[in-house]
Amino acid sequence: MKSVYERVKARDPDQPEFHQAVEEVLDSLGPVIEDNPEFMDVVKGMVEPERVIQFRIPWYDDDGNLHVNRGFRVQFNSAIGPYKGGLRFHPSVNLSILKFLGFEQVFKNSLTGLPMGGGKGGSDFDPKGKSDSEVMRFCQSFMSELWRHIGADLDVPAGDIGVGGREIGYLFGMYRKLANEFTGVLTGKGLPYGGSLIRPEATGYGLVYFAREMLATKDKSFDGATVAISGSGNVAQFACEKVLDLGGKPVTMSDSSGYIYDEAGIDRDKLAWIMDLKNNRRGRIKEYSENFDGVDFTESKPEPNLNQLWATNVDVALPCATQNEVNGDEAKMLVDSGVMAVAEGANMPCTPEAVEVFLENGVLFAPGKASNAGGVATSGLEMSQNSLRMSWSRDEVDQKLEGIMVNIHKNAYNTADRYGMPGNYVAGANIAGFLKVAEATMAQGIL
Ligand code: NDP
Ligand code: 2IT
Repeated sequence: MKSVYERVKARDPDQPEFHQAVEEVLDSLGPVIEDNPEFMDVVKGMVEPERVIQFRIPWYDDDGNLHVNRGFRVQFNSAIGPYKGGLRFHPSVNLSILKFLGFEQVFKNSLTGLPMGGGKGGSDFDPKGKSDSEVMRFCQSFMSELWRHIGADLDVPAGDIGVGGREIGYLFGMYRKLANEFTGVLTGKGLPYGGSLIRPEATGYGLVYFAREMLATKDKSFDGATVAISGSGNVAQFACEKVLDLGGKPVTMSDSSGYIYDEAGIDRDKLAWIMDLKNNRRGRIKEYSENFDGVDFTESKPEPNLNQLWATNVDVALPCATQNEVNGDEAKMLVDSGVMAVAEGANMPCTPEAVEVFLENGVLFAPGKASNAGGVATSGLEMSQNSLRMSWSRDEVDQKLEGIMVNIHKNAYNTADRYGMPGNYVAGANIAGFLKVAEATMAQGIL
């Protein structure tokens, strides 16, 4: 296992996020390889994407200036279904980040129980401060290359950071024009053109369903619990809504400029205000503290400063912004303030040091590939509805989502138990996610 990791590092020394994601999974797989030594060959192949596409995206801004961005699609693994995973538009996007996300997606999608392989893509384009028509021109240019590499039975992208309903709409329109067909080639679509009810809510709702199951193993619940949420985008907003549904009190939200702490709690009216701020007005979370009384805003400071959001006194923490947003020292702050459970809404928001701190201190900890799988699971349900040319009701989709999250929890919990690591959801999720892909790979032959 060590040699596989060393080779990954030596091959691409400039991809630290990818190394981090690979190391975490490989660290869990020892007992599986002991039982099934033949899976070692699967592991050697799995750390290399099946295909990586990189391309140029030229577009003109509203003043007529040319910009040239870089686009990617990492088609990581298709052993159990078409490549499936989001597109991220953020200035930090590079191959390391997309390979880490694509690698995580393989295990996550396997855990959903649906037939989806893993992929990820995106661009270093920054949608912040761009007009709708600039975003449209960018999306059209992006799709003018990507369309030839994707398809409803081949690779089905969706949203991620910086890619929401608006972007998916423009991307879908361009695909439809170029491919001259109307298929479920993207998920997260708008309701009038093949989207699924509950897909916008799914990642946040699913996260809270998973955390609820985790708390129940200790006879705890969200009822009356205070909750720290980071981020204020898609995942954070609907995590907040479901926490409220279950009787919890969310007290924080953030964006890249800083965080707000609302001791009285972010209630439904205030959440509706945040949704309007973020989704329609595209404003900054600081405005919340200017609009509501008794709210503190703390500006974010660069490392080595610690993010004081994680020093908030809460029962549950849901990091829902981005990778590596909670380091070991920040995890200690959460432990010191008595946190019971941490469930990742973002992908890999906790560093390996942070995860160790939680596990050592008996904090319930859910890795994103299990706890944020509700988004892609509901994308899978959107694909099914598109193939059937049907649409299911809100309740039907929500019930299926909840069932999937309960199953993922059970699977990760039982697998950790079976391999002698009770309560270790990291090991449970990695092993359970791996086994299905490994069995499928062996059955189909090493390719
Ligand atoms: P959005 O773009 O809707 O929101 C992202 C939020 O995180 C914003 O508040 C943003 O602040 C903040 N953020 C992003 N990058 C940084 C950064 N470098 N530093 C500080 N804050 C940052 O994205 P989503 O809510 O969709 O995604 C959030 C996380 O959840 C990501 O890790 C994503 O991969 C993961 N995820 C998303 C799923 C989905 O279905 N959308 C499914 C599963 C996981 P600002 O606006 O200031 O940049
Ligand atoms: O990280 C993720 O799982 C997502 N961004 C959602 C992917 C999807 O295909 O719905």
